[in-house]
Amino acid sequence: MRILVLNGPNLNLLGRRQPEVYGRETLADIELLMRNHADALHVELKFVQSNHEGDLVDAIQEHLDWDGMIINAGAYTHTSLAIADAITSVQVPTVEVHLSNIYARERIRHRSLLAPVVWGQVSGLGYRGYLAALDALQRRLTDEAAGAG
Ligand code: DHK
Repeated sequence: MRILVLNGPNLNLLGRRQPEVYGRETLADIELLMRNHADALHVELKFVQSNHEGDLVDAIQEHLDWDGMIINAGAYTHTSLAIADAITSVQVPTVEVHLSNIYARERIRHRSLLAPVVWGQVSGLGYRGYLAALDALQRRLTDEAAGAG
């Protein structure tokens, strides 16, 4: 089972970027936590971070035969029809993650262009949201493999 973990702009600055909003964990901390958990679940993870919209679209397309995707598109969540179209195009089950509760923030962050095209969304649980997304995807894929749908 192979799951791509995609992180968008400014998430490379986690740890120093508004820790009261995004938490104290760095992206490397989150990657380590996820890798430890994924090992226990027998899931292969690949991490990609980019500050550039086209790179994120490329990464989605390049992994179209992977089993699942976890994406925090950062600010592109609220603006990128290109990323939404890429997710729709590849038809890989995808969970959208936000460290902060986007619905408790500025109005412009309330709308996600990705929400209508992803399987589910986790918002506001900090780094734990990535682990929750991993659990949910692994369980869905296991259910599907068992024919439970
Ligand atoms: C991350 C960002 O970079 C913001 O632009 C989003 C999201 C929220 C997060 O909570 O992880 O608005």
